[in-house]
Amino acid sequence: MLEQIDQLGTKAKSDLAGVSDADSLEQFRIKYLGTKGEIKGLMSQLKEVPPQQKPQFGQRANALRAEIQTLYDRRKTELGADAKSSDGPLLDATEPGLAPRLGRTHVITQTMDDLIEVFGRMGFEVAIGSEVEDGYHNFVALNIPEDHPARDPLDNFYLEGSGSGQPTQHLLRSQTSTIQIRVMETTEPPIRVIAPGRVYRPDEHDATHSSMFHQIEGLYVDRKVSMADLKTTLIQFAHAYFGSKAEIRLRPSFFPFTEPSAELDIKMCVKDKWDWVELGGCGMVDPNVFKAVGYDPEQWTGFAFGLGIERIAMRKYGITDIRWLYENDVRFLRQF
Ligand code: FA5
Repeated sequence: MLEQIDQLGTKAKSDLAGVSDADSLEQFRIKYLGTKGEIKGLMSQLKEVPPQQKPQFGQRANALRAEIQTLYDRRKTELGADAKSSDGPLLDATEPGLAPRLGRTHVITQTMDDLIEVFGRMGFEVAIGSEVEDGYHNFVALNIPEDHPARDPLDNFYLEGSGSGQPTQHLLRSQTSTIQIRVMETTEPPIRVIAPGRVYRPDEHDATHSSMFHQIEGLYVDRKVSMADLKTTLIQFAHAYFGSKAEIRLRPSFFPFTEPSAELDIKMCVKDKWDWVELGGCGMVDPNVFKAVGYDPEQWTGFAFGLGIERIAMRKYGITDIRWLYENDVRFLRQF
């Protein structure tokens, strides 16, 4: 009886080797693996098997069924998977192919590129600086006094081991204003630069705040630069980037490195309500900053601004939660 199982296995394997299309594969399945097939039929013979051989017979019959099922599945895949019939071609070579999806530039990078272009048309060149800065360039040269809250360890990502609050202490820069200093230290005026880049602050994450975000700094130094030049530049930027109907306003504010200082707001729609949203800060470069870089404040004047790039992108594209910009969900990213 056991030999009968082996013979059936040999015959099934030889039949399967001769299967060359979906039709003959289906016939094979019915003949051996179907409910009335020969391998299933082995079990009906169990009652005729002598009692001492029954366990062995059952085990071998089951093993054969599993083996033939595996060989059948493999052949099915080789022949073109789930094709039930060989009527017509298994592959339609005339079907249009599926175009692979191309990656694209992240919306923050696109925004930075667009801003570089807009300010480039106004004569601003691009400057870049290091994301790891020292306390001197992040605070001291920017006229931020030692006891100013902006230098607090709780408000900054200081790197370990370089002496808390000291000018030599390194930190992840908290603002792109550091690049103003770096540029002025190495360049004679007149200067007209923008500096886009990442900045870091341990802010609580919410719909408009992140602990890593991007800013774009602007610096213009020349003789007789005025607040009117600053406002004109910002209005031109808003109209060129957001369209001629964009509305901005300057609100008096305070930054240690500019005097006078202002916040730049733009009108935007948040949750179906139009309101003013802060894009950044700006002002006339403080004489102490000029002194720190060796410029004569009697000769040189200038304005500076620092805008949040995420806030600009959110305003431009109607994005209501800053966190979506970092989640890397392609369903979101594909929209830009
Ligand atoms: C500054 O960082 C100043 N350096 C700007 C400046 C430059 C003023 C030059 C004067 C002259 P402020 O901390 O307000 O300012 O940040 C500027 C902008 O960055 C904010 O208006 C906002 O648009 C953006 N911003 C600030 N914190 C966050 C945050 N946690 N997440 C996302 N955007 C932020």
